[in-house]
Amino acid sequence: MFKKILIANRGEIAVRIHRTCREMGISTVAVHSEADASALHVKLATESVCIGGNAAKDSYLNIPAILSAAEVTDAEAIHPGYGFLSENSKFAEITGKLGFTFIGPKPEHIVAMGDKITAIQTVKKYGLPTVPGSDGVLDDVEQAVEVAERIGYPVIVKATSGGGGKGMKVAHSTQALRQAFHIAMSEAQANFGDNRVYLEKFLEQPRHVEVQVLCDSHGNVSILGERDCSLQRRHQKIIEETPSPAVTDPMREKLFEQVARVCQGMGYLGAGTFEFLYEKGEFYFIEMNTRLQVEHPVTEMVTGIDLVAEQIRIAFGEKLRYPIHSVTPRGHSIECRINAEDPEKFYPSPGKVTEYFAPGGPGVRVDSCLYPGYSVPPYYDPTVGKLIVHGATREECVARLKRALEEFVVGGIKTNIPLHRKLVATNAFLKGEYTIHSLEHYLQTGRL
Ligand code: MV4
Repeated sequence: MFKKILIANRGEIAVRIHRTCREMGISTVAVHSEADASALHVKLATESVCIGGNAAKDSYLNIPAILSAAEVTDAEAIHPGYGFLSENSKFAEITGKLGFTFIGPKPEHIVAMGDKITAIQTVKKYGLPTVPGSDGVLDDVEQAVEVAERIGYPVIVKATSGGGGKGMKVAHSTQALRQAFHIAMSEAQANFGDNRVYLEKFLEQPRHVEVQVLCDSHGNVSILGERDCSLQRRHQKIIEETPSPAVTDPMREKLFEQVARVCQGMGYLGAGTFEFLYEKGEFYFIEMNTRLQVEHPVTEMVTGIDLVAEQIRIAFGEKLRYPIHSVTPRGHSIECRINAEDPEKFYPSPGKVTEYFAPGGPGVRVDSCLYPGYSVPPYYDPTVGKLIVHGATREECVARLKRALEEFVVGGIKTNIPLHRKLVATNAFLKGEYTIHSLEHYLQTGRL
């Protein structure tokens, strides 16, 4: 096994990865910006290297500085976490060329899935259902109109280099589509340096359901269940759960078979997530993420599998210990993302944490980078932690979640904990009845 791993990230995920490394007897190297010198991930690590200034481009996105840190500390492998360099194929490639192991998929799969059209065409080839649409890049506005007439309005124009909600335009009529097409193309060019766009039927009330996979270098594939991540605001998820309250057993079984076939066909390596829209009992693939995700702990809670440990073992060349059909999820798990932000107006709330008490007890897990006296810097993502709960049933899980949210104390900064307390008390949440639009609807009307 590796003796030393460099964690090329910060915050709660750097802490999360460190914990598994230590359990596996692996030393850790933390990298950090100047502002993060007293961050928890630095305090916990076996050793640490300051890699640059506070702007992410000077530190957590600074490839030469990170690789130099790996070199001088004799790290054997690099775990990129999520965000930052985790889906940068150049970084994955250079890491490998310099003789370090990138704990993640092959660079060519990062490239392929980063291009949404290629991603859709790849999974479609292996039999996944996709959204009716242009099935490739639109050459001009007339072709867009033609496809829309064929599949019917409303439609959505998406940037092929987009993802995560950037560069999308919805159109309900031919006239609106003509405008949307040109706006989408120029925004795609401006944001991604790539003006290619494609078109899909716009699904109006879907849920966001994603499937977690693990694949080893020996051709073994493991499907670790789905997560429902519909509760989001401006494409930032805030509550995730597994299993999805909306997915039936036969639908799930069929979907997992299809996803496993895609993984086998592609020869995918490592952890990955297939994202679907789920509406009226049908799944439609939209994107794939080639990284560990923020919400991975809910999958860990119901499967008992440490996803980071599996990523590390896979990268080392070991065989999956959980072959397909050997994993039976147990119970229910829900995660609330804890953000340092105003719970009503959503502006960031960095600053000193004066009080901190994390809930515990049966079925409760907190992944956080907070401690009393810590100053949340203003330069990075507002997610400072996650509360994850497990219960034998969804009912028990929700009761635990409510109780844990009551206990949670973070003083000195604003957090979204008060918003979570209100959301989990709504009838719609209790019943598991929500779509990707529910949270924004709730914020406007007070009803989920
Ligand atoms: C869609 C859609 C409706 N129909 N595609 C947003 C982010 C990106 N991952 C894809 N997104 C969407 N694609 C079709 N054909 C609605 C969304 C969407 C969404 C998707 C998942 C989670 C939250 C969302 C919020 C708004 C829109």
